Amino acid sequence: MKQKISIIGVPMDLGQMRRGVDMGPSAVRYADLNERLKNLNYDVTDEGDIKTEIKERADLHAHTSLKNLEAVVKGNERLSTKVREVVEKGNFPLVIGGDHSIAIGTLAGLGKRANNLGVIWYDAHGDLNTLETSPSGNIHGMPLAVSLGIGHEKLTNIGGYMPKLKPENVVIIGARSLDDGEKELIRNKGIKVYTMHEIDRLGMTKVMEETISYLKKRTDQVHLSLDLDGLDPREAPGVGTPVVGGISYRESHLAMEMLAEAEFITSAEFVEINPILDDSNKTAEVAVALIGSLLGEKLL
Ligand code: B3U
Ligand code: MN
Ligand code: MN
Repeated sequence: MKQKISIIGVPMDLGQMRRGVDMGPSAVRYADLNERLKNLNYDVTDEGDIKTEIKERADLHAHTSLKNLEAVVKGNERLSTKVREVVEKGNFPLVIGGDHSIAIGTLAGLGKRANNLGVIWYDAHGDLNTLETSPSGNIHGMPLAVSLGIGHEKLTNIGGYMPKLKPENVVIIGARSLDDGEKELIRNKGIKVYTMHEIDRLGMTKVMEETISYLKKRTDQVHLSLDLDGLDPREAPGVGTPVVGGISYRESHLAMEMLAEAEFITSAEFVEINPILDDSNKTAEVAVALIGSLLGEKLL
């Protein structure tokens, strides 16, 4: 029997400043996620959407320059609880964002149950900022740092413990826009990063082979956190902060297929899909196609 999948929508858009990414879960459902998974013979439960605050009310009691801190914390606490419940049922959590700040809640929910959680961070960015290093104050640029235990304590303590991750259990793939403080953190913590340079130079096959063997050696569970802006904006245009020169659609499918073959991904999230900025729901369709490959879809 295949593992059961629980879809969790998180319509969070307060980790950044562009509206519309809260519609990501609807866009992905509209692109027939459920059908796609059922055709692969999975037993799928759509758990619905996590409640998130709305923009107008978000900042009423903010005492910090971290944008929408209270609202982001609340949404992530709820997400963390839901993810933990899904894992306890034995289901595979498939989280659909929403902006990338939701990774804080996802990882908080996962980390409770794993001894040695690993993460593949597929993204144009490092998401390793803190209030001190962030050029924007946007929390979606901080979730990886927060999960390592670095950042505002209201964020690092979500789920009631910290850290959720060890730096040596993280692999970033697709980076091409890193702030100075993020570069410093990567060097200081020895985080493994495949920038676009390494992807071009080694090819995606080698990058994934290395990533898989690196994480297999040191982790007991591996979460895939895939930010659609990791892909090139020509192929995934519906994202808030597009960066040219990204990973191609084909390389991304190859990466997902290699993860499927390795059979070691235990949870996943697909984030930053913004249908308002998109071209006919193209980015949600890309996300659904990649989820298909990640979960074992093959042409023949
Ligand atoms: N590093 C910048 C930009 C950014 C991060 N994540 C996204 N954009 N999607 C920041 O604001 O932290
Ligand atoms: Mn991101
Ligand atoms: Mn990004």
